Amino acid sequence: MTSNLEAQLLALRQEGEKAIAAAETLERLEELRVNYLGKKGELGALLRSMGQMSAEERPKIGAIANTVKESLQTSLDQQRIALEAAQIQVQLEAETLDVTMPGIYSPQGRIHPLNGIIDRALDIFVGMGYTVAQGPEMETDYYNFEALNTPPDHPARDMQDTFYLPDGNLLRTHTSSVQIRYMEREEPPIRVVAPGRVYRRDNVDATHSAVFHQIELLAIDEGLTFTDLKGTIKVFLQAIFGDLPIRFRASYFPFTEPSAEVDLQWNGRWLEVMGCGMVDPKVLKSVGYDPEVYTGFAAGFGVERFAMVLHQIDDIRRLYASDLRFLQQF
Ligand code: 2NM
Repeated sequence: MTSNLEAQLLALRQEGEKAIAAAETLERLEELRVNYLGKKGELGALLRSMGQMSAEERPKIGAIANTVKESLQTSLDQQRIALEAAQIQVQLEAETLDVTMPGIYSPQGRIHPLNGIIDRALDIFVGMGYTVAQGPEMETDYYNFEALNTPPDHPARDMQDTFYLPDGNLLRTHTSSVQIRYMEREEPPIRVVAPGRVYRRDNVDATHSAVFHQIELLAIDEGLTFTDLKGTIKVFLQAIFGDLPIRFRASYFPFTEPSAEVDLQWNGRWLEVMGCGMVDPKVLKSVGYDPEVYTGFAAGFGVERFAMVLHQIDDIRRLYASDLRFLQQF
């Protein structure tokens, strides 16, 4: 009886270890564990028959049964580790990353030189407390000329200089029209900067384009003077061009009085870079502001001209040609 049970236990171990070593999947291994060591497994079945043994045989067989159990458990553990390692190896081989494969070409975009100037200028004015405003490119005669104190016989109003539309409207010749609209819907104090596309009926050449870009700024408050205008323009031009000499030269615009051109000394030459002036009282009246209470200054410049001076561009048309050999330089 004893030797029979002992032999059965040893046979179970041999059979079990053979089966475990032959298991090819983790699922199969789990099956074997349940089959041999599980609650209703074969080892359990053998041990249940120990009940009929004598008190001296029982510990001996119990010890053998424990050895068999431990031995099978060790084999199961080892095989599980081996199968898991093999599974990881298969996965690693399937997911190999070939670092010698060619990369995916991803072209690098750039900021157009005109947008570069616009971004920088707006940043500077926003830093001084200005709000950015936009408005329509198709305008009425009122917002483009009349509200800006530009008389009907002024040359800017001529068919030769302005694009008129069949319905009597026009393409704005400056972004001052945006300032008028802004003043109509806001109350002083005003600090506003208006970037945008403008249209003039010019013959296209190296320095003229029928469509170009302007940035105009406007400040309205109690007690603003020409010194505020000069200081603002000085700070702005310094931020863009560096600390170069500037000068203010008397000029004329219908919407400002006094008016001035601003020149910048660049590579030893005086270059005209901006127009400016104190907002004419008639313009303030046209938007319902009392010129006895409020004064203001305004200035404007052409974005293309700034880009051409800063980047030494010889022909305005290069800015619109979309030639990558040109654009990739910026
Ligand atoms: C310039 C030069 C001088 C200007 C005037 C106004 C407004 F709406 F307040 F009347 N906005 N911008 C102005 C004045 C623009 O550009 C060369």
